[in-house]
Amino acid sequence: MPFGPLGQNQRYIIPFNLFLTMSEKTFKRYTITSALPYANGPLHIGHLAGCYVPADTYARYLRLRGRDVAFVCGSDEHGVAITIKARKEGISPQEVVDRYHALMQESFRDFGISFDHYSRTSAAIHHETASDFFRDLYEKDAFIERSTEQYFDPEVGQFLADRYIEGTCPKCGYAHAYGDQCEKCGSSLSPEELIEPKSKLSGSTPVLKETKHWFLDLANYTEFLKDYILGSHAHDWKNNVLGQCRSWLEAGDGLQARSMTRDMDWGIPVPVPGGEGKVLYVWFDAPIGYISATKEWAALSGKDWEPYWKEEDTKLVHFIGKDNIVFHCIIFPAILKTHGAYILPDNVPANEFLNLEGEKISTSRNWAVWLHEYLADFPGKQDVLRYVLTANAPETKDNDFTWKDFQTRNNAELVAIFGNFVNRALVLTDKYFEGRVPEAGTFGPMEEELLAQMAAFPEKIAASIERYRFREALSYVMDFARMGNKYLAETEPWKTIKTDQERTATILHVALQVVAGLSVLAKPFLPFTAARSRKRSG
Ligand code: B3M
Ligand code: ZN
Repeated sequence: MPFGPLGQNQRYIIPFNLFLTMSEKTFKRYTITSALPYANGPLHIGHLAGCYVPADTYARYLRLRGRDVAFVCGSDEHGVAITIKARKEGISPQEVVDRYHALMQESFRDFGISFDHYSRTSAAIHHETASDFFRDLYEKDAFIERSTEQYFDPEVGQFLADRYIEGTCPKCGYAHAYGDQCEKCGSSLSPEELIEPKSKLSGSTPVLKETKHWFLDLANYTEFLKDYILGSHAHDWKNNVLGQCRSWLEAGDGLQARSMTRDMDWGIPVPVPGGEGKVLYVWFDAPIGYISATKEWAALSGKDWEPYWKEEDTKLVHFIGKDNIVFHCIIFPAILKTHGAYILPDNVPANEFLNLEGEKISTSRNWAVWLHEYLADFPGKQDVLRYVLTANAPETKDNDFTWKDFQTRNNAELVAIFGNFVNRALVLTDKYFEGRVPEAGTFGPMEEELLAQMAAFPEKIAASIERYRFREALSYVMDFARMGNKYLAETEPWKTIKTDQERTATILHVALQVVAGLSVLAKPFLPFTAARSRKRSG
């Protein structure tokens, strides 16, 4: 029983929870968030690779180290993404979000994404929290009220926010750029920049019509943001994140004022005079959803949410995909700063994109590996996908998921290295010692060397995880398993058993110590495998 208590007079040569032997760092608690997925479709592997698997690995690692963690997320249920989907299917936005909220929550649970709480932005507590925020900023005079001309669909009688409008990207020429962003080149756009704009509602050419909105004048925050990002965090934020921030902060024409409200009827009503018929911009309310989710979690678990958002000894980390960088690194910090009572994100480890067989994953073109379909095809194989998505994570550049690579990594790495070692140690113990951990005799040089090597791993793995280098951390876990394989290959217990029972006992004892260590080190990455191994020990 390698994972249960060792037998009488036995102890773990190295402490069972390797991570707990390391010195503690300075933060008292951790607030970890993953981007709130839009509740307008099922989840796919790109979502998992982008921000759910890394955040989960990080949260599980911190918990193993005994840290105080609030890992929160929820469905993003507002914005044009939802209303367009509802129109397409001829159902109400509420029906859309109810359906996908349930489906996404189930997928997260199935893949072991260990949120402490998964909320949704249609929750009353979120409406209240986001409205309070808006009112607070309004009272602090943070908004400029401005009437501007915006595109309006005369046929349908509706203003065309963000994705309701499509046209040619002025930067790259892509024909289907949205009013807020070009998905091809990643540029952030405003609707007036689009060439030959068309309404997504009726296909007609929109006209300009005057309307009033509340703008956050980001230019006012330039110095604060430069200081916060390029001053304080230039050394610990990822290069891809810093690069994007720099291009925003150092752009020739500076940061532009951004409207924090929209002419729509789906969303959180604008809670100030003159706001009738308008709602908060989805990117104003969504990040506040992290706070609402923490409040909901705290209420359910009898905790106080405030230290998780307001105390300087809390580390706030947002896991996101690269298309969300500006909102988390520029706009949300500006909102938090203006409010004043909140801490700022300590890090925003954004991943790049994962492609599928050389092509961009696309929900509308149905080019994706959907999580619920994966599970139907590979029941019980969640860890294989988690493994592949971490080993091949798009941490520094876009990466490609291919089924060939999936197979190779499963067969040549997970099975041949990890599984093979654990299996051999357990099977030989079953065979020679009736499944009980044998007592060790005298250690020879090979044991001494192995134990010395083992001791260095937790520190190395932890250092990589704390720098958000999950691929690297996972490669060390695999090295640990390799080390075990090498030990068995060199000591050959299947040979020694013929002549030397005591030596064989020592070898298997030590091998099982490695298995136990491996089960702890792998736990943040392969939670199902770790849990299964533990069961087996029972
Ligand atoms: N729902 C965008 C996205 O899924 C958005 C993230 C919100 S995080 C506060 O890409
Ligand atoms: Zn473009």
